[in-house]
Amino acid sequence: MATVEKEEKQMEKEDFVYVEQTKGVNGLDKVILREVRDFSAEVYLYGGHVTSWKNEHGEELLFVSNKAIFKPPKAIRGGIPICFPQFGPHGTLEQHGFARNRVWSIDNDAPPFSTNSTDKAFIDLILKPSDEDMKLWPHKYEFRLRITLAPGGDLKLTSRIRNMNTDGKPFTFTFAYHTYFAVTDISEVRVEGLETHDYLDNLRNRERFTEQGDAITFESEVDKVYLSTPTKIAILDHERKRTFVLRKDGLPDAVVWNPWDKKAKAMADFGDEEYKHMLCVEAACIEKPITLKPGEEWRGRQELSAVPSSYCSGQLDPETVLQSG
Ligand code: TA6
Repeated sequence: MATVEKEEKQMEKEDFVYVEQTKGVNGLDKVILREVRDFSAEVYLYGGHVTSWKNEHGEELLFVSNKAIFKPPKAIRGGIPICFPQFGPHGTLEQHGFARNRVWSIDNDAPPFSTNSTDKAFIDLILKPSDEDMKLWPHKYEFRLRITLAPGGDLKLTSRIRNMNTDGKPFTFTFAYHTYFAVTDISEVRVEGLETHDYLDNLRNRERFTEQGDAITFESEVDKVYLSTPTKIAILDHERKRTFVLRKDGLPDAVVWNPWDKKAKAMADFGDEEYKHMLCVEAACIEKPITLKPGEEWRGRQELSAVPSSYCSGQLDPETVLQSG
């Protein structure tokens, strides 16, 4: 059936279901977001964790490991883990903080949100600290997360974190959307937009270097935190002729990670060969942690789109892609 016909058919359905609450793996609560042109996304309340984003052809655009463990307290391996209140290792907290290891709630009284009025497929989640959490990280906060599947299939995540301390204390945190993109073959992937930027290399004691190449390509393990990066980054899947465009706001840094073969084998919840089919590009705030006084709120937003890339490598200008977006 032609797309337009299909669209009209679906539009005829007065009761099109944009948001459905259901059960996922191991009976975990899950929300499915759908748009009329067959785009979809899935979010687990465990971790506030996006685990699926599909285009109008039903193709999965995010990577989730076949060995992912959908069982607390282990974070789901893949999709978009939320790293808060810190990115990376930390004295008292587990790596990447605890937001991805907690069950979030659906936020039925989210404050008004300056959102695009055509967006109908969205869910508002909220995370607040438990008594246990207060022992780990002694601060009161409200973390509101809106996940939106836009009518054109873009996936938008907006985080609003407010300091709710009543003791007058500020708190400081770092943050990342730890996005796992599904790629056809990592050796045929390029990242554009980070060239000439400085980065901290996690494989070389977080020493600072400057990216020399005219794009980032992948022949071995990469684990780099690029600093003060552009608001738009492009990930080109040459095999699939698909370009992911990541737009971000309030998130100056970008982490690029592929574990490659050795690290892949060392992760129990990751297939030995799966490194060939994924790449993490993570909108983040790491170099300059965020400090909020009581009552202050921080916002961090990322928007993902997947566009056909007839561009041959090196000629992709994320700006152009976005204008044509
Ligand atoms: O984002 C890159 C990174 O910090 C890597 O160093 C690697 O540890 C990856 O995150 C995965 O971390 P996780 O705690 O999810 O296993």
